[in-house]
Amino acid sequence: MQMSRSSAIRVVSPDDSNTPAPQQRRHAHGSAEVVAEIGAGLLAARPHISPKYLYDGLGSKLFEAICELPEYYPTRTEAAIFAQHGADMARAIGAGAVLIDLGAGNCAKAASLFPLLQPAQYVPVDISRDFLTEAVGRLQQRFPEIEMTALGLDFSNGFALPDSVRRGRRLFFYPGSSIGNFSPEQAVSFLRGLRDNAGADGGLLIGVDLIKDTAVLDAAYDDALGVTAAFNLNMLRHLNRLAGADFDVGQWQHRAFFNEAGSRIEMHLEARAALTVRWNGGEREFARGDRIHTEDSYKYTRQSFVDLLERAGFSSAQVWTDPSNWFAVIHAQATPS
Ligand code: AVJ
Repeated sequence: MQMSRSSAIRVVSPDDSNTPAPQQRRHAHGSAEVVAEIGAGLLAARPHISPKYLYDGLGSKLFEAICELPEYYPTRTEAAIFAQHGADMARAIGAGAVLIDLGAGNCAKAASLFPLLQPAQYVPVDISRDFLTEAVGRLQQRFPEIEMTALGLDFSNGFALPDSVRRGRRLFFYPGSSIGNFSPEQAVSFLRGLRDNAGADGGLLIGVDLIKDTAVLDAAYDDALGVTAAFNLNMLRHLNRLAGADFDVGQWQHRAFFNEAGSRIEMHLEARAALTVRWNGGEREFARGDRIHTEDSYKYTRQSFVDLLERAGFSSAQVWTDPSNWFAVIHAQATPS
C-alpha cells in the first residue's frame, strides 16, 4: 500500500537522473566549477562566498535550530500570521490552485495550509531530491486527493517547469523570507521569472522580513547561544571538503550586523589573526580583522516590497502582518500584460 502510493509520486530532475542527491554528495569534493567559484570568491577584493554553502548536512540542522531560538523571530512570527490570517489568504487565493512550493524542504509549511488552500496539485521544489521524496511520500498518504509532483532542482538562477506541472492557476509559495538573500535588483528579476512561469492568472504568496529596531535584528543573527555563529563558521568546514581548503575554524569568528544604509543584515567571517588559507588551485593571505562576506538578508517595509512586486509584474497585493509589524505575508497576482 505504502509502496504503491510512494511509487506514484513523480520526482523530476532537470539533469542527469543519476546525479547523486546532495545527501549522498555531502562528503565528496566539489566539481571543478564549484572549486573555481569558491576560489574566485576568496580571491576577490572583498572576499565573499555564496550563502548556499551554509547548507551542508550539519548546516541544515543548525538552521533548523536557529528557527527555534527566541532571538530568531521570523519563523514563529510568520507561522503566527498564517495561523491568524490563513482563512483570509485562502479566500484571496481560491481553492484548486497548482501550489508550487519553492525551497519546500520537509514540506511542513505548505502542508499546514492544505486544509485551507485545497490545492489541486502540490509541486514542492527543493535542491535536495531525496529529502523531498521522503517528505512527499508521507504527505501523499495524509492528502490522497492532492496530486503531488516533487521537483529536485536549484531554482535560484531561474527555471522552466516541466510538463508534469499542470497548466492550471499557478500559485508560487515562497515563505520564510528566503527572498532576503537576493539583492532588491536580483529579487525583481527572480520574481519576474516566477511571473513568467505563473501565467496570466497566476499568483504569489511570499513571506518578507520587515525593517525593525536594529537591536532586534542584530540579536536575531547573533544569538546568545552562538548557534548562528556555529551555522556561519560551519561553512568553513563545508568549504574544506568542497574545495580541499585548509580553513582552521578556530581562527575565525562570526560577525553579523544590520547595515542600515543597505537595509540588510550582513554576515561575515572575520580572521582572528594573520593567516594563510590554501585550497585546490589557490591561496590567500588574510590580515587579522579581514572578512569573508557569507550572507545578506535584506529587510523591507511593506511599501518597499509592494513596489518591488509591481516592478516584477505582480499587482493587487494584499499584506498580512503580526501585531508588531515584524514580518509580512503578501499575496499578489500576476499583472495582466
Ligand atoms: C533562510 C535566508 C531566510 O536570512 O534569516 C538565518 C538565513 N542566516 N540566520 C535569513 C539565516 C542566519 C535566513 N534565510
